Amino acid sequence: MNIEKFHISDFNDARKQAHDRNFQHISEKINHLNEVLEKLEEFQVAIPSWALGTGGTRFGRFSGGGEPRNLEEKITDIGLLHALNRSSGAVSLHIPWDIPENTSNIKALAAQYDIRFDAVNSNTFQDQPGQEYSYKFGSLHHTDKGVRQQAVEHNIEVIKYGVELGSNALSLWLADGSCFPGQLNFRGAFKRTYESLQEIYAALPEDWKLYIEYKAFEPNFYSTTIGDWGQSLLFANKLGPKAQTLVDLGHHLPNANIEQIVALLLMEGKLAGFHFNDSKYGDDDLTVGSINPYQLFLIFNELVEGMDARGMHHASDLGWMIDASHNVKDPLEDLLQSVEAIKIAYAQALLVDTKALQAAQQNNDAVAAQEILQQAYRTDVRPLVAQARLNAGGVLDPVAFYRQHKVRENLIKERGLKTVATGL
Ligand code: LRH
Ligand code: MN
Ligand code: MN
Repeated sequence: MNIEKFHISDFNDARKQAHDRNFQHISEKINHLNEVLEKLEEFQVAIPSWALGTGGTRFGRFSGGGEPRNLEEKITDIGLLHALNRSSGAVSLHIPWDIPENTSNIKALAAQYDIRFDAVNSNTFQDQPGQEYSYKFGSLHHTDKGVRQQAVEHNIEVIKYGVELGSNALSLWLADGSCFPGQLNFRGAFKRTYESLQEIYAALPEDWKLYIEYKAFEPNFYSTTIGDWGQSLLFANKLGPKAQTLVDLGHHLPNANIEQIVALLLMEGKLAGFHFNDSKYGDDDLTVGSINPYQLFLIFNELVEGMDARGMHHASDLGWMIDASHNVKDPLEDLLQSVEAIKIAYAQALLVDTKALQAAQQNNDAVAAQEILQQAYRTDVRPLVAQARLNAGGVLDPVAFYRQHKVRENLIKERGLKTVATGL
């Protein structure tokens, strides 16, 4: 469905008075209001091409209907999100789940919606029809040179697609690992992975980055060859300046201090960016901010402070992406909620009195430090985020607009009820 300018202005006009009151209330308390609003307006989070359909588990999948049936329809869906929140102006492709058959057409379609191509993701965790070797026992770490070569070539092919689309990063996640003690020689697996990564690294264009994602477990349940940030950072340091560590929030063992990991990677110039989601038990891929919004805020607090200290540009010097899956929610509503949660955490972090916090830290005043952080965290910043969206041409309340305009119902009419989008 097409969202016209008048749909947006009609919707906003009806809510403007109530919004103005809330905005007025919060804006009086913020000295650097314009700076905060500008940063929020500029901030974009990429939408993964694999998260626009209903997700599922190995026990079942329950489609809500109207899912995008091809890459064009996925881009259209992201265009819809971006029209509403003005913060979803990028797409991250997973290849071969989403192969752009005609890159210039896809590029033109994306440009129509003001969408750029974020990092491209390779896939060596599933066997594809017609492929010579199997990834059953891994890809880049495999004991068989033929399998490693096939996986390296796939990554190089993904870079080529990315170059055509105007992307500038390859995001790499390996399922490589082992399920049982003794199955794998850890040092051998590490060395073989390093050799394979060197070949991929050598194929990166000048201005490209290699994002190395880590994950504690799954699909392997005894060891993962890039199982934590230490292993990822080892590879990134050995490979060179283009290689960095990607933090997927769901890829840690329970209760890991992710904000500390983020702070140190940032300090070392080795933080690639994020795959945002939330989790309670493992790699649950739940809506961002739905389980532990305080952790998300603490991460953003480290980001704001650390990026400012390094003179980094918030919106463009890291890769920002959602990596969530939607089992029981409408994927588009879920993505709107995730983007909103990210912007709320970011806005709260922008309100932290950094100087006062540094003074409290210097004086070992744990009480004052907590007061300062929670003062920001407990501020209802939703009117700020809404105002930034309004300034950028979006709607005051994206989920309400989506429901009022019966977007899903229209998509079902257009695409049918029995639809399966490629992806998770
Ligand atoms: C692995 C992962 C990785 C994949 C995506 C589909 O759990 O987070 O980023 O590319 O899921
Ligand atoms: Mn991920
Ligand atoms: Mn994951």
